[in-house]
Amino acid sequence: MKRGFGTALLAAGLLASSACGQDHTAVTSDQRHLFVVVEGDKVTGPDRIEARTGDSVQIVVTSDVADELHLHGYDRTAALVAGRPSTLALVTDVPGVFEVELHQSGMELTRLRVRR
Ligand SMILES: [Cu+2]
Repeated sequence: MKRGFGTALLAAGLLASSACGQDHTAVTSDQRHLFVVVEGDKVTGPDRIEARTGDSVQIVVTSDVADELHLHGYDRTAALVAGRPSTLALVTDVPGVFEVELHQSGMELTRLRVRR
């Protein structure tokens, strides 16, 4: 049961990675980044998100266990419900490098780098 679920998550993650655009250096853009987390470990998703101020960024996380997503600096959180995608959406208005972590597992999911 659990294993089957993990495989489904993996398949979703593979689809997700191909849907995630590579060129984030152009003018302001809408970005959507998909992450899959299994038992507190990241299975898919970029280690770094590059954005410019004014970008709309969506961080979409599907975890097989409940957790809390936290974007440091911007201090935004999103509750992760087991087995369902949760979205943290923001407009990047502050430049810098910001950690995105999961509070229960303590895992650093990615880093958001925002340039002017
Ligand atoms: Cu935190």
